[in-house]
Amino acid sequence: MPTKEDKIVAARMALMERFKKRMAETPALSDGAPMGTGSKNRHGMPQLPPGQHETKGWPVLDLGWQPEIKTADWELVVDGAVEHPMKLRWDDFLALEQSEDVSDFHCVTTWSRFDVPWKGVRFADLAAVVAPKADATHVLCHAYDSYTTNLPLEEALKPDVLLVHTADGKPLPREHGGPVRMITPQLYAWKGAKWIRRIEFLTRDKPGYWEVRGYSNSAHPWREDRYA
Ligand SMILES: Nc1nc2c(c(=O)[nH]1)N[C@H]1C(S)=C(S)[C@@H](COP(=O)(O)O)O[C@H]1N2
Ligand SMILES: [Mo]
Repeated sequence: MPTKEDKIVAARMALMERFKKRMAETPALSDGAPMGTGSKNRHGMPQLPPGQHETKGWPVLDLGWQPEIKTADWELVVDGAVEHPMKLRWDDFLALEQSEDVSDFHCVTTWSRFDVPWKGVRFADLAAVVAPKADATHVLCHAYDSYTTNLPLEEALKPDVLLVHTADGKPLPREHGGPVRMITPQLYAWKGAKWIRRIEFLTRDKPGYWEVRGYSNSAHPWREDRYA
């Protein structure tokens, strides 16, 4: 019997096959050169990355189950190729410098949500505290649902990459990855782990859950860089 997760993976793999054909049929799109955050990501225009449509709602995408982590039990481990590995509890996390931003959210399954107001900790601010070693090049983010996703440090350190605990002015709902998830506004949203529990700094790249299943390693929406 296929599990719920097997069915979700099968559906997503079918979608990947659909896009692979289209990608082979269309010429490469040039880089939209997104800069900064929020609507600046769109050059001030209500512009969607190629192949995306706007949704006013906020769909839920995950592996079919949503871990419930109370803030009292929540822990974030930051380790690997860093000078100061640490384990943060909820109060430690809230004691870090807090940032607000407004940015877009692009899911590879073709929906985009514009102008989401977020609050949380910049990945770059957390990285500064743990001090990546000189040879650190990538991170692998691990989540409480066993999901993983990888990022090169140069993407993770962009100023709009946040570990968010608040969205739309409210605590991040469990179904969207609360208490804390990562967001990667300049990449497809699968690069942002919901229910994040560990950030592992690496000295070489290591593909995550969807990346080992054929999703693009780089995941750039403006290049319609969906699948490898
Ligand atoms: N832990 C975890 N994070 C995840 C996923 C997941 O299955 N598990 N799915 C990714 C995908 S494919 C997308 S599009 C976004 C969806 O976030 P949302 O459910 O808040 O819209 O989360 C990403 N992060
Ligand atoms: Mo997604």
